[in-house]
Amino acid sequence: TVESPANQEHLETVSVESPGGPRGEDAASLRADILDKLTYYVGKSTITASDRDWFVATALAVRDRVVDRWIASTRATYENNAKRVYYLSLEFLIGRLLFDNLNNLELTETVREALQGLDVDLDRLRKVEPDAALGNGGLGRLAACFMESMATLSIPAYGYGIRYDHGLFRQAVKNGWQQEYPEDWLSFGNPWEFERPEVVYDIGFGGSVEAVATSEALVKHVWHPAETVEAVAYDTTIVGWHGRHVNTLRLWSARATDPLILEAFNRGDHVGAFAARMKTESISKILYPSDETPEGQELRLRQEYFFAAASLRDLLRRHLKAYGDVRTLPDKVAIQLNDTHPCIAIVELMRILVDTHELPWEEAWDIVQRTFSYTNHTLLPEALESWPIPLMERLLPRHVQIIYLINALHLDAARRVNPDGSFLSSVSVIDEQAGRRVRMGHLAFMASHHVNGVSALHTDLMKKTVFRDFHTLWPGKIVNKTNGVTFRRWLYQANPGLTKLLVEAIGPKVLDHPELLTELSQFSGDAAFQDKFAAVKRANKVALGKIIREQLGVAVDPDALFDIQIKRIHEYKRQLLNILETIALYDAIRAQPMRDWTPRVKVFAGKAAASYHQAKLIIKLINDVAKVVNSDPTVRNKLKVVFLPNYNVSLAESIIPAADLSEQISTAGMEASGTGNMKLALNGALTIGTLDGANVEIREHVGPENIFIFGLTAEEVEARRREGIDGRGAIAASPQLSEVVDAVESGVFSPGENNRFHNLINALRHHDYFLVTADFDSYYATQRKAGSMWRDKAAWWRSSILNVANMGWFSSDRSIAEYAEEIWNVPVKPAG
Ligand code: B1N
Repeated sequence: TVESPANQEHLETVSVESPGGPRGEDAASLRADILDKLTYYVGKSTITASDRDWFVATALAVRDRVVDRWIASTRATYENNAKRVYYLSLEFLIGRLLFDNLNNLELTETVREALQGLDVDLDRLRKVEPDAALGNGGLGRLAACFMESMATLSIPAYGYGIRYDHGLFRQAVKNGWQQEYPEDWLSFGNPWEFERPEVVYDIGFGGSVEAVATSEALVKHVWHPAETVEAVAYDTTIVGWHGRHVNTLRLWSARATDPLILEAFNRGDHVGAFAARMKTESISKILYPSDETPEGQELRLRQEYFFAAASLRDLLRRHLKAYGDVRTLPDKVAIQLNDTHPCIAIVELMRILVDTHELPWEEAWDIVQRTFSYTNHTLLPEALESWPIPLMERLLPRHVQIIYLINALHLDAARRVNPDGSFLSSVSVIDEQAGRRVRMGHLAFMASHHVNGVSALHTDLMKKTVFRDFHTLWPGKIVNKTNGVTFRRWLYQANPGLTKLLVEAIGPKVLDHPELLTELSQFSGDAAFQDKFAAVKRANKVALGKIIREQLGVAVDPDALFDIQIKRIHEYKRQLLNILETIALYDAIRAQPMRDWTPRVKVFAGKAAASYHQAKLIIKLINDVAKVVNSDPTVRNKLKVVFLPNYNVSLAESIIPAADLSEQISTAGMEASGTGNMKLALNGALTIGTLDGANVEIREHVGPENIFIFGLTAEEVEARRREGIDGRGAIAASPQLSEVVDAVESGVFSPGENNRFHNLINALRHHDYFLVTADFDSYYATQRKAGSMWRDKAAWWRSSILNVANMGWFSSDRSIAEYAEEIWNVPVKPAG
C-alpha cells in the first residue's frame, strides 16, 4: 500500500541504520561493493560490462556512502528543531556528480585504486556521466554552487526545482551555424536520484472560485480547479565538503492522474487516448531555454506554479508535522526565491494561510513577509517577468484575487508613507501600461523581508533604477550579497594540478580556509615557484589543446596566450566586440607579419537562445572568422580562433584551468555579477574587462595592476545613451574599426554572400545599444597591453599568482555565510 506523504517521512523520523553499519571506505570494501552493484543492480558481468555499466556500479557504491551521512544529517536537523532553509529555483545547473561526490567524501584516490584492481580507469568513467544541465547559465549554476556551500556549512537546506526530462539543448555547429538538438540526460537512468512515488501532491489549474458565507458574516473562498497534475518527488543528495553534512535537492516531475483514456483507446483512438496525459506531463518535459529573455508563455507560468505549489505543500507538511502550527513558520523556515521565477509561491502561501488555515489576512501577510526573501539577478527590462492578467485569471483565478488585495493594501501603505501619491504607479504590482500585467519583481519586493542583488554595483543600480521608489519607501530592505563559486568543484576538482601546488605551498588548511590563499602572495615573485605554477598551467593548456584538436581539428600552441570568452551568447556580453578585435588583430598581423606578435589562441564557447537571431549570427561570424584566420599561413603560429561547441559545466571544467586571459567585457551596467569571471581568476587567468558586475570587486581584491580594465563605466554608458546610440561617429574616428567593419561588410568572411552580416553591421552603425563601437579602441589598446605583459613572463606569472592569492573572498561559502547571517538567521558551521 502507498502511504500518504503525511505519515511517510522515512528519512526524518525513522531511525534506520544501514544493515551491518556504515559502509567501509577502504579500497577493498569499495571494490567489493562496486562488483556487487555491477552484478546485482546493473546485471552485468565484468566481461560484458561497458564503461557506462561500471559508472553506474561505481556511482551506486559511492551513493551508499553518501546515504549513511544523509540520514544522520537529516535526523540531526529533526532532533535539534533547527530552522530550515528552502532554496526555490527553476534552474539547477548541476553538471556531473561523480567527482563532486568523490572529492567531497575524499574518496577519489581510494575509488581509483579500487577500480584499478578491476582493470577499470576512473577517468574514463568520469566522462561517460551525462552532464545534468537543468539550467541555462549563471543563475542555475549559482543555485548549484549554493547548494554545495549550504551543505558544506552544515545548513539544513533543501533545494526545490523541476526534474526536467530534457535539460538545456545540445548545441552543434554545422557550417558555422548553431543547431539545437534535444538533450537526454536521463536516457540511461540516473543513479544519483531516489524516486519518491509516495511523495506526491495534486496541483490544480483553472476552474472557478466559490465565495461561501461563513457564520461570522465572513466570506471564505474555495478554489475549484478544473484540472489537476500530480507532482512526484525525486531526491538527489548534496554532499558538503569532507562529507560532514548532506542535504536534499528535491525535484518535481509532473504526472497525469489518469495514464490514458481507456474508452478512447478501445474505440481505436490510440493516440488521442494519451493526448491529455501528454499535455499534463509537458510541464516537466523541458527546461525553458532562454537566459534573460523570457517570452510570456503559458507553459512557463504552469511550470512556475507547479513547482512552487508542490514545494510549499511539502515544506508546510514537514513544518506542521514537527510544530503543529503554521504561525511559527517564520521561526523555523526561510524561503529564498531565486529570481522571480518561483514568486507565485508568495500568493500560494497567502491562499493556504487565508483560505485553508483561515488565518486573518494581516496575520497571514505578516507570516509571508517574515518567511520570504528574494534575489534579483538582472535589471534588463526584457527579463523582468510580468504576466498578462487574462492568462493568470484563466490558470490561477484565486491567485489573481489575492494579488489584487495584496496590491490594494500595499498601495494604501505606500500612500501613508508618501501622501502625495507620486510613487503609486511605479510601485504598483499591476502594470497598466502594456495591457494589464502582474509585475512579479514588485510582488516579490513587497512580500520579502530582504531583497538582494548579486554584486555591489548591481545592488547599487537596483536602488537607483528598477527599485528606486521601493527603496525610498522601504530603505534597508535591499542588501547586497555578492555571488561566489564553490572552490571544491572549480578549483579542487577542475584543477588538481594547481590545488596540489597550493597545498604544497600553504598547507592543506587552505582547502578549508580559502582566505589563506593570500599566503601565496609571498611566492608571487619567486622564480622557482613561478616555474612550477607555469608548468601546471601549461599542462592544463595541453589538455585543452587535445580537446580542441579532437573537436575541431585545429592544432593550437600551448605556449600561446589562451584568450577565453565562455558564457551564453548575448549582445550585452559583447562577443561581437571580441571577434571584431580579433579581426583587427588579424589585419594588423598581416600588415606587419614580421613584428614581434604575442601568439594568441582565441577561444569562444556558449549557447544562443534558439530564437535569438542576432546571437546566432554572432556565432556564425566567429566561425567564419575562424575559418579564414586558421587557414591563413601569414598568421600561423600567431593567431588561432576556435569556437568550441556545446558549452556546458563539464566543458567549463576543462577550459577554465587552461585560461590565461578571461574576457569579461559586457557593456557596463548590464551584467548583474558574472561568476565565470570568478572561476577564471581563481584559476590564474588575468581578467580583461569592463567595470561591470563583480569585475568591480575582483579589481578591488586582486589590485588594479593585476587586471586589465577598459571602456565606459556604467554612468558613462547611461550618459552616452542619452546622447544617442548611433555608432557611425565612433567608427569613423577609428581607422582600425573602420577597416574591420568594411571587411565584414564586403564579405571577406562570407565569400559569395556579402550581406550575411548586414544585420550586425547595421546595428553597429545606427543603433549600437551595447556600445561596441564606443568601447572598441580602448578594448583594442588594452588587449595590446595584455599582449606585451604576456611577453614579460615574470610579470605575467606574478600577476597570475596574485589573482589566485586574492580570490579567496569569492568562495560561495562566503556568500552563503552572509545570507545565513543577514537574511535567513540560521547558524553556520564553518568548514574544517
Ligand atoms: O545570474 C547570474 C549572474 O552572475 C549573471 O550576471 C546574470 O546575468 C544571471 C531569466 C535569467 N540573470 N537573469 C538570469 C536566467 C534565466 C531566465 O529565464 C533570467 N540569469 C541571470 C547569477 O547571479
